Amino acid sequence: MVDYIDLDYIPDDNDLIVMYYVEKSEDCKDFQNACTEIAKESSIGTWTDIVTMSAEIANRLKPSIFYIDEPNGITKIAYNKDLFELNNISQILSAIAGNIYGMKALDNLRLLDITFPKDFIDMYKGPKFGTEGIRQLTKVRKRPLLGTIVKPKVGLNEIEHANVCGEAWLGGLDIVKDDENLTSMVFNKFKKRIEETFKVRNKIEEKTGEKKIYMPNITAPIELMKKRANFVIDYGGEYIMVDIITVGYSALQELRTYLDNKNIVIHAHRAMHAALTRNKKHGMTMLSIAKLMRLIGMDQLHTGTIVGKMEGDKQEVLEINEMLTKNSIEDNNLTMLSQEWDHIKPTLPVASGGLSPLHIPKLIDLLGIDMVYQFGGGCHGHPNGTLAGASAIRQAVNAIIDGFTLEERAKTNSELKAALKKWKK
Ligand code: RUB
Ligand code: CA
Repeated sequence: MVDYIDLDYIPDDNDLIVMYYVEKSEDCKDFQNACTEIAKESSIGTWTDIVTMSAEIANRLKPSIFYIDEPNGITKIAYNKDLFELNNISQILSAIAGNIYGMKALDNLRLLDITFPKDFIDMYKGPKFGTEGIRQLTKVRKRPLLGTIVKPKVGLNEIEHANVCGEAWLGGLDIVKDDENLTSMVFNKFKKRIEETFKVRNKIEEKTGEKKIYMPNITAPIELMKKRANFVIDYGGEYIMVDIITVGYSALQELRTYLDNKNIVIHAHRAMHAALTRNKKHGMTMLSIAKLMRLIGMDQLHTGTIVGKMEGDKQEVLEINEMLTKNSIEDNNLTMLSQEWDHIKPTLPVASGGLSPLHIPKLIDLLGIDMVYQFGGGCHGHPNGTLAGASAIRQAVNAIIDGFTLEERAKTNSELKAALKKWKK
């Protein structure tokens, strides 16, 4: 009989450590048993003892449940790295975030945090650009990067799409992105959208003298993503956007490797993450997903706004953003290992969702300026249209950076004044 509980075990940097929140079911004898079922099913065990198991395998590969906090429903399990194919995130998640969610022994299970073995960290490229590379590329230094998402999410044709982008860039935004569900539609084909939009982008760059970024959504099966990324590069694009949850981890790993020798920034949209992250008793934390995304090498990642339309509270968003941007990762709890990620560049956090220019003082106060702030409805919903909406956003940021309130600056900025009139509660 293999015993997985070893409260004297001290993990080291050969271990992959997972912290779980566990709620046992009625069927399960006790909390220790629930933790044991997790350790078994995520590694070498099954529901009954088996003749094919040997003491050698058990000693070599059985994970150690080294921390149990029953009142809070927390356990920590150290997994020998030999249980994993270290450069294969899909396999790792199939182990530590796979079958265990479906076990009848549990009512709820939430993967809270992961600490990786040292040679795992060393194996991953991390972001190619990171915050500094993005600031160099965009020539935006002392303020947040400002963007919009073309709205309606889908429905415009290629020319209309390009014109909305042009208005946003002309109004003062740095970035325009496709929405997460816009790829190549019968009414808006990917290639024609790229051609038309970069024509406009190049004109607006000339007109404004500012760097203007378009983030086309290349989400598709991997080989098509590679073709679309190349098409964007052929048209002078510097960014692509990908829906990271729906394309999947192995596609992301392949895409990051494929783009490594190309000059292209990867913007990670997290549509569908809330199916996994929202229920605080089940699934997995956005923190754990974000850790994987930084390791794989996403340059920019949506992490929440605190103040907008999507869920994600202050503590959670700040914790994720801190993890994405620090060199040394302190664990956010006891007995997880701190790790040096010094060769892994920071991922730039993105706040998006339900934001208008009126949120900017709070956003900068809470999240700072090393961010990307994106305004969809908060740009195209301006009473005087996209260009005015973009101007209002830029005016609001300039006001805060210059030390003025929005109201003060609205006295001399009509677009900001109109935005305040529409959205002030
Ligand atoms: C925002 C938008 C974003 C989501 C992303 O549009 O399209 O895709 O909000 O949410 P709008 P998250 O500004 O009109 O709300 O960043 O939380 O994944
Ligand atoms: Ca969207």
